[in-house]
Amino acid sequence: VAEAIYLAADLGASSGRLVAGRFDGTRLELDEIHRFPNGPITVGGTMFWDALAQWREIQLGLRKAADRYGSQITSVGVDTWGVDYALLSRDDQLLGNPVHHRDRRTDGMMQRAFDIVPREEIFAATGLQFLPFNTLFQLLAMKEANSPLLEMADTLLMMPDLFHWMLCGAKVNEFTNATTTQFFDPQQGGWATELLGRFDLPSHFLQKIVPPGTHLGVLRRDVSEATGLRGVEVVLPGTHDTASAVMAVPAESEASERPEWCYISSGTWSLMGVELPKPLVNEKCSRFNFTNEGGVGNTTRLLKNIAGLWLAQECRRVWAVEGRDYAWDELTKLAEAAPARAAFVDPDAADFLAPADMPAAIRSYCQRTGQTVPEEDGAVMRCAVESIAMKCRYVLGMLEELTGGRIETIHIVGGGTQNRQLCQATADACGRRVLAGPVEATAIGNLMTQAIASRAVGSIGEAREIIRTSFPLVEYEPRETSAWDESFERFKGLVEKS
Ligand code: LFR
Repeated sequence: VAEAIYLAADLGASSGRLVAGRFDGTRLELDEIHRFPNGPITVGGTMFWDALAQWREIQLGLRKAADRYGSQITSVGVDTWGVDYALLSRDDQLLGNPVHHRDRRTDGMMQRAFDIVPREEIFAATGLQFLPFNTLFQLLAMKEANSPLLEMADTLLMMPDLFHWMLCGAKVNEFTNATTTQFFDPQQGGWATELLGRFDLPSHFLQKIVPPGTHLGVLRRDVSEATGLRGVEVVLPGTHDTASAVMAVPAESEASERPEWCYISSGTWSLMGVELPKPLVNEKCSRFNFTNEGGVGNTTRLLKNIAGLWLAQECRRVWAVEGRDYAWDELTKLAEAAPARAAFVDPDAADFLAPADMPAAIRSYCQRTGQTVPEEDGAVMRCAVESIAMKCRYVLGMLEELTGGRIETIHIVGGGTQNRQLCQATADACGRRVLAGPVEATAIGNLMTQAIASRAVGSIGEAREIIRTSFPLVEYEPRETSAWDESFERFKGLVEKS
């Protein structure tokens, strides 16, 4: 069989990459063609995304791909984080720069929203967890600020939709990312326009919601000329990065109401959950603040956001500024040398959302809660990693209560699988077998969805089998479970207090 090439543009909060997937009919191989830094840029106190710079990097990646693979390339698809969007005017001009979800404009907006529509009603209409940066609260912030841009807006595109429009001119809202807005109705499978109306927010600018796998069209002529790519189709992946990552979980069984496995998509966030055939919107789910986001293949990702390696990344950044520029391996070694389970934090406590000095925030949390204060860098790192693992155990308990059965296996996918200490601690804390890999789950999910759309692969089940044989998985068995059980009681106390 001739090799087929698919291209995935995968943008994360801190870096983006253009990855080629070479598929020979049985195995998928990745070739990272281009990588670029990404991040917020602040002007006058507002945190923006530099969408045009991102677009330039995507095109640069495409040009390199054209040089390397030329006419072998079948299609291209883009995925990014969720919730953020761009607005276009009626003459298709980008209205300002997309605002970053960590911008402070949403401070207090969730409460403001609950004053207009009670929390329970929003949850019943959307099934989504409450995070301060959900698109609904971002739009409400614009409205409260009397934004003229909101008045002018004729089209709302989520970030990946924006790039697809730039690539081929099609204006659509892809399903999985649409479900992160908190104005998507999972029961009806469409926009929750009535809910938007109650906030006096517009819905005329919302586009048609289309599923992953949709062929959007060919590249615009100018893009073709700029990149040297010809006859390449734009095909939608699950454009929400987490949806693509979950699609690439190398599980052997399909979505089920009684799942025996769960996943953790591990990176800046740890997104922990199960794959269900349909949404689960009930009182318990609302109380636990779980979310029903859309998955590839019309599944539901019932999951919860856990502040993941963000804590470790921020420690590392602060230490580098202080002149101790550690490599990740070095940090793991230091952490392994520190005492086990000496102190814990709740990674999701407000303290850790965006502190200027993460190590200081961790120490002061430990002090305030009467624990041994981690002094050395290694001790701080150990505390962060073990706390993330403990929070996963806490969330595992909720997942089992929600689905009514025991979860036997935890799949960890994404960049976090490179942190062996975190994987082992997760197995230990949860008392479950952990299967770690693949690292590049998001790009793989993106590529495999394109392969299914081109009929080179028959189904998600088949795609997962290909992923299992194409990429190495590392297995971790739980150790020292009784010591972790004891520490968990301490951890629970902390979480339930904060
Ligand atoms: C992960 C992610 C999460 C979402 C957060 C903000 O990259 O997409 O799923 O909650 O970023 O969009």
